[in-house]
Amino acid sequence: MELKSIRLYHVVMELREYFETSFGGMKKRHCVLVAIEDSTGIIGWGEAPVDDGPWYSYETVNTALYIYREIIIPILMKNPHIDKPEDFIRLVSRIRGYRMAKAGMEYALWDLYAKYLKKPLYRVIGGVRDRILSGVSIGVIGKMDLLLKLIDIYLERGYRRIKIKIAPGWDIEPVRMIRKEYGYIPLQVDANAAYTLDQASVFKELDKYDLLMIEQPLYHEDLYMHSILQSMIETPICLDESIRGLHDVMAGYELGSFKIINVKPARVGGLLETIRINDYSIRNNIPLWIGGMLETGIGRAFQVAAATLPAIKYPNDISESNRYYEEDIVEPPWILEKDGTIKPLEKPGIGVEVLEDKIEKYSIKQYKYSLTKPI
Ligand code: OSB
Ligand code: MG
Repeated sequence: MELKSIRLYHVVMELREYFETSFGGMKKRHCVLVAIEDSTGIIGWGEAPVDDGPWYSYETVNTALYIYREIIIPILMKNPHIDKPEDFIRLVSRIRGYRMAKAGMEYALWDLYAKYLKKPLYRVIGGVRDRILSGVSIGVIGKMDLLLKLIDIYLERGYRRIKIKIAPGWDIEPVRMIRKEYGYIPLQVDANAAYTLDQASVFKELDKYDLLMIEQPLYHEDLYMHSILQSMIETPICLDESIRGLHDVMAGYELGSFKIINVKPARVGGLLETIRINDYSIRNNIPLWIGGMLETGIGRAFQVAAATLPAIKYPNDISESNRYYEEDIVEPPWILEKDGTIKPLEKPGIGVEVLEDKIEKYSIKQYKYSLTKPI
């Protein structure tokens, strides 16, 4: 593939519902969209799920734009011939960190590559299933009646498991109420790193409620303290923030820091790193699932494809488009089937059509770079 041009968009989309986590709340969702065009006119799309500030991750819209403009695009200007996404990963392997930015660009190359091969993305990456289980992630609601009302709606809609965000003061009580109202539905909690090991009593108490897992209870860069906590409780610990890539998976596995991993392909640097984690996890019997960052329909396509990999053993944080946004920027929008699954599409690449007029509508800044040197 001969890369010709790259477009970047800083997109801001209003969420249908305010989304609160232990690290902050969000009503407007930011991201950087990437469009790469090759010399034959094929366009590949990607999404870096970065926020307006370093809240979930240290990466932001502006750090992603910086890495693209100052580092990655100059590398691609020197190396515009890319046979496959692995070539790109090799070219940017000198860059430490900035995994979401790298992923946004790598995603676009995967889409381009799969369209070039005329194959659906999930088949190109080695996916093994034609539907993926969809779970829903509910923010820190703070009001019990409202939480139960939302769970009613989502169970009715068909979602295959409920995840609630927790934070000190909103943890044991909502779990107790959900078990009382709904019995043993598939349920898990996500602390987004809001606790320390001296609050282990909270997790010993949560241990009594048969949760599928407890996601990222402790510090966002920790593996060791989690291994201590895991030895104190039966409920599987699932790591999210702490796992930056395959290296952390291997180290955490040796330490006993987790029993399950939430893989966000963008957090680990893209689909190739996700495939490497999948392969290691198959060999070592580590169950995975795919997490989300409230992606647009473009980012969601890569989550859906990743969720077809063989090591995925739990429902994913991949909801249908209209759970997040009034209108999505792809056609068709991602839709939940009656059985609580989402189908990867059989068309080439990400399988959805990108609605450029909607991207114009929601983008607050746009940049275009030519990779063919001016004469
Ligand atoms: O920790 O999984 C998380 C959203 C933004 C940042 C972090 C997280 C989340 C979610 C939402 O839980 C999952 C989704 O996209 O549905
Ligand atoms: Mg999480």
